[in-house]
Amino acid sequence: MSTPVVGIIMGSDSDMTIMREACTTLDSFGIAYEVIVASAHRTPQRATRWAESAAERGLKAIIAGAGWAAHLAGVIAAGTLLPVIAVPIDSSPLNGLDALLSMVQMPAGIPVATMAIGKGGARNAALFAIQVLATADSALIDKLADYRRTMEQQVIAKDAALQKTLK
Ligand code: RP5
Repeated sequence: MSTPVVGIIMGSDSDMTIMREACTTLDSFGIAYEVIVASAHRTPQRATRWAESAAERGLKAIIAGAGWAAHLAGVIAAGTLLPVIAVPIDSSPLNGLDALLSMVQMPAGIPVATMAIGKGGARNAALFAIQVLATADSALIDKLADYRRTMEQQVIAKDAALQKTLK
């Protein structure tokens, strides 16, 4: 097993249904990562300790997923100089809008890169982390370019299939 370079933290194990998308995306790029459940309000010391030791453990980027009044990403960002990428989870009666605003509206000084709500955001968080890693890894740049080419080909193939149904 290689040393994890991305850390994934989530406020509850119930967030894993969404955060699994970040894990599978990192897997598909061969990126080693660690996963932890720690809450900013239920286990604040555990979350802060994890953030404060992240860089010395070798992590290069952190993905934080949480729902409701989601202060986890901000708390983690306060404890590290690593880039923190936030995923708002739609686990509340407000369908994640509360988490989105909590994450994206960080006051100036402690940035959090906030993705879209839900699975799309979790996948983008992984891709964003990979883009951070790719600044020092040209093989990863090639893999990202391949990933985009594949998406492009899929859209073209879908269009071709759709066009046939219209004739
Ligand atoms: C947040 O509360 C978590 O990130 C989760 O999205 C939400 C609900 O947690 P559980 O009650 O399912 O543990 O802190």
